[in-house]
Amino acid sequence: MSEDLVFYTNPMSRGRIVRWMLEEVGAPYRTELLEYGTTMKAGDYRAINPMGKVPAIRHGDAVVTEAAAICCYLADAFPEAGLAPERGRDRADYYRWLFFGAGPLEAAITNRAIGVSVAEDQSRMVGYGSYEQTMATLDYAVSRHPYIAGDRFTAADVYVGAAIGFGLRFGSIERRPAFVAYHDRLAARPALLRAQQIDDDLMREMQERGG
Ligand SMILES: N[C@@H](CCC(=O)N[C@@H](CS)C(=O)NCC(=O)O)C(=O)O
Repeated sequence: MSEDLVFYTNPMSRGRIVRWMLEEVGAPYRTELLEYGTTMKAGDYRAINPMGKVPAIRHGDAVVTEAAAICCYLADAFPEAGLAPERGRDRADYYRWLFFGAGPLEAAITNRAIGVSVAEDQSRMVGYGSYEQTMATLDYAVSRHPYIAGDRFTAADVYVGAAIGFGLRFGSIERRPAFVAYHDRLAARPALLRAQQIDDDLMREMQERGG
């Protein structure tokens, strides 16, 4: 049964993570572009995501928001793409590092970028502890196997790999050798290159239209 797959995004957003995942999956999808502050906050789109944020997808009558959840959903909805370990230790690592990426890692990077720092006596209450602790744990996560959930590339690599890619590019994470080596293993994936090309082209078109 084929169900309509719609991707709501802006090429300058975390939607790039989902574009990469969609290209890995290989199923046909339609892109709905949203503009910051206008269509993203309009009633039509808030019916999809009350946060008024991108990315989101609609697959038939299922709506998924949150980039990490979308990656998981797509991996399960399109099992033929082989992007989710089925069981056992690899499945454990898959959950573990996807949630680590969407929780502690995302918060540690964002807080650091906006200048929020955690005092030593606050770190036990903060889910990511400290930026340093989070970086050391990320280093451990990407150093154990070729991919984050074992020997095979999965949706967890899309999510964590995108965070590392953005982090290295924009200086929001340290340039540790383990991060660079992991990033190099992912950087030439055809699906990633396709996704980057599509979003770069869309970004240029939107900029030309909007000035
Ligand atoms: N937790 C969300 C974050 C989504 C998010 O913050 N998206 C930003 C772009 S990267 C956005 O849509 N901002 C527009 C706004 O808040 O007005 C996810 O992981 O998908």
